[in-house]
Amino acid sequence: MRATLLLSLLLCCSACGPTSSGVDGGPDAGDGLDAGTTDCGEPFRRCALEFRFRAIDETTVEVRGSFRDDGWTQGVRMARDGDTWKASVPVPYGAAVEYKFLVNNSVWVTDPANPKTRNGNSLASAVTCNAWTCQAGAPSAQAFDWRDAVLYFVFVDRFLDADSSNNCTVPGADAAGQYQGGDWKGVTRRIDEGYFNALGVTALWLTVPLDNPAVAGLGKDGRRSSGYHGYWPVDLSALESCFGTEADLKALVDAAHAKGLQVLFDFAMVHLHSSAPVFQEHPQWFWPLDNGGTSCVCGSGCDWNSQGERCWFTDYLPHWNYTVAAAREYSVDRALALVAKTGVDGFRLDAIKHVDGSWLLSLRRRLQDEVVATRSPRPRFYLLGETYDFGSRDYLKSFVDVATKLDGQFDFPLRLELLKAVVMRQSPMTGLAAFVESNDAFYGPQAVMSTWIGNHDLGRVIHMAEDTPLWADPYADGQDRAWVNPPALPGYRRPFERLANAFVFLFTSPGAPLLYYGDEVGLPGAGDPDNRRAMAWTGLSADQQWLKGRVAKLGQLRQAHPALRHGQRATLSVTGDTWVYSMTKGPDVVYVALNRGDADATVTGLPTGALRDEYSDASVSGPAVLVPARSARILVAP
Ligand SMILES: [Ca+2]
Ligand SMILES: [Ca+2]
Repeated sequence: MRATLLLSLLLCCSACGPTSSGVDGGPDAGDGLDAGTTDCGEPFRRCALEFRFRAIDETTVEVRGSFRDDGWTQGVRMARDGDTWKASVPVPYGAAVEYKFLVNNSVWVTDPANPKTRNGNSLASAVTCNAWTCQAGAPSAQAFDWRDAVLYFVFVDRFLDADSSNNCTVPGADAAGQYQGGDWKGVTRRIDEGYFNALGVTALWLTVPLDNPAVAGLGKDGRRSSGYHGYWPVDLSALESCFGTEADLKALVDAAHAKGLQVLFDFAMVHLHSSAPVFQEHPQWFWPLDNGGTSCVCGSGCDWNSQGERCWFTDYLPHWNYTVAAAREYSVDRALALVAKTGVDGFRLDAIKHVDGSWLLSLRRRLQDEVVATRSPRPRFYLLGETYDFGSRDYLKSFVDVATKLDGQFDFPLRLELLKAVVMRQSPMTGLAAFVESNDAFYGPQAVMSTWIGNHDLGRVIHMAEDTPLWADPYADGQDRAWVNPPALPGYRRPFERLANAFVFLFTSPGAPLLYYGDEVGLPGAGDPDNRRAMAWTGLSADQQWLKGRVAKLGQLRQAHPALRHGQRATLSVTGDTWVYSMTKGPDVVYVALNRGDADATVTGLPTGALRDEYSDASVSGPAVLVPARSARILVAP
């Protein structure tokens, strides 16, 4: 039994050579490493790490692991040197690596010389090095690091009306589905005023800027809406005049950049509106609605999942067929043109699972060639996917590959666990801690997932934080009250405290935390469209003002501590109601103590001695610390 062999792992890092020396390309020589370039951001760097395995009579030994996207299926062959098998492997900079040895191409063994394990694999601690290799095409070290992103989703039509001359009214639309006047000038005004900077926001996600038709569409709920949300584009070369002019949009992007903010546009590439001239001119670029006598509408005639790449969302939204090369090229051309004329920094890709995979591959390839290669410093053009799936992390991950597909997705499975544990108090914090332990590194060291608690498809999260959640089902979308009996703002502090605790988790965890506009003040509302009420700028309750102050504080702390943005997490103690973890990056160590319970709790596991609570400006003493009901402490050694 080979597992009895003596194995050892050698971490080499003080001697990590810059590049070629000791890095055995072996079967991974084609992994895109560019040994001639060392100018790249941290997630794109590789350090040489030597793995060792004591030899007896093996024929072959490979090391396999999480050091590369395909590292579990394509191993690195080790070379025998006397009584030791050795392989020097380029591993991600600053990220722990799970690995195993594969002996004689048949027997998997962990490393008994290394007691650290995770998910049943041996775990090599994170290494850094002074000289590294870079992945080809990687962003410059000076480019914005998307791990530092705090996203704010601006629902343009509902945010701020700064120019009544562009306001639109679509005949026949119900009031809640009507354009309400918000525009790009309104967003620019808040940018210039520093609203986003004050919250610690570093990137804006804007609703789809493309022209939508001035007609009402009938929803599955029997209500008629305008295209105020932007998801029914009619002309991919034109911008939505109800939000302003091209100059207004360019001014918004420029104003954002001047304030250190990145900008993402929502991009709708699943369908066009049926009134689009391109649909009339090129019907063969779209999947047919006719499905052998029935209409292929998703969920009615066709299946959302098995036919999701061809079914129409409604009978007026023709679904692109990107297996037709001319259709794909037309769409990608216009996405690139939108980038060129606005200077935008990334796209949020709506319902990405509903388009043929060739579209995304084409978009990424052309962004690298035509945008990334021409900008200086060389940026990371961030592609954030929306795949509405709370269950399958493997499925979400299948779209994430920074070289060819997405940089990240919205972390739906994490949102479910956070909602159940911290907001709704349905499941214990031990469950959240266990989920997160396997989630922090799940999507790979280069992925930047967007972590979130609220969005525009679900009922406002403040209602899930009420003493009795407005919806008992954590999967509820709030549609039962979307148009009637709209919920009111809670008139007591506790829901705001619970929502603040959810933000504590998001702002002290890896990923790009998302603020859905209005959630920073606990804006009320049921499902779509009641979750898209006009932003509240005045008349905030004391509870709303308190919550906004908490979010701003969290934004400051996230900016101040690299450990909170890209540190390694370790659980120090966890109970049904409380969770204490540390976040560590180099010398920066931050301790987070969360109490989601409705009673004060004394948490354990913190360092002994004086600690400073930077979240509430208090001094406490470890290792046991009182955390009041529905609150948190964010602690550092003084
Ligand atoms: Ca307006
Ligand atoms: Ca329009």
